[in-house]
Amino acid sequence: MQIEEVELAGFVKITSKDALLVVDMQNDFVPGGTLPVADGDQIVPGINDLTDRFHQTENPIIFTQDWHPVDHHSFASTYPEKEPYDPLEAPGIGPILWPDHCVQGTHGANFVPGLQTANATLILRKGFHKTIDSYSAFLENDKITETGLSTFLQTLGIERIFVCGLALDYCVYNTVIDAKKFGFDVITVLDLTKAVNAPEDSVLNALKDMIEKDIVFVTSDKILL
Ligand code: VGL
Ligand code: ZN
Repeated sequence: MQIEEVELAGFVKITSKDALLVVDMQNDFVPGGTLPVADGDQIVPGINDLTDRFHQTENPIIFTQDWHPVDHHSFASTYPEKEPYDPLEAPGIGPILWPDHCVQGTHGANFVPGLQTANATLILRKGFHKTIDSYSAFLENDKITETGLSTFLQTLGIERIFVCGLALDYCVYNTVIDAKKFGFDVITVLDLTKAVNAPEDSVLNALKDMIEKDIVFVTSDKILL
């Protein structure tokens, strides 16, 4: 399955029970960064437009930041004989290892230039436990430890979340699946996300699973006030 083959919903109107989640729009994930996602920088203007719409209606807007300690166990550099993108399955880590990225307080962990974050109601950092990765904005990769986002959104009366950002096959994918698990309706904004594409079937598997779990897909031009 390719991104182009995904069935798209029609117009969607933003209601008072909606939140927008912008995932990991950080320097290391765009061209020039250490874990670059092809065209990751191209979605910035569209994300700014979309946050403007959610800001106008005073809906919650949450930005996440991947936020790792220097010696994070998802980094290939932590292991003597591993290279970035080598497979490794360990509790809370994998299925592959990464180049060092989004180290706390570094340029690579900062939001990408031009991304309008002034409208954020919450900036949520994840992946700060040394031995557990956190692709999802809701649950760390042990699938037990919560980030607190579900409770935050429930407290605000949110029932549906729109998700965009990086990367489609990792953090966006895991975020939408967990959002659904926590009982939210989920809409993925397909033109405002890009994929890592490693290993080679990562996008295919992510899209298949998302479709199976009733995730809705739209393009940002169809999201109306
Ligand atoms: C991500 C790999 C490692 C992501 C984060 O934001 O999708 N991918 N850490
Ligand atoms: Zn990471």
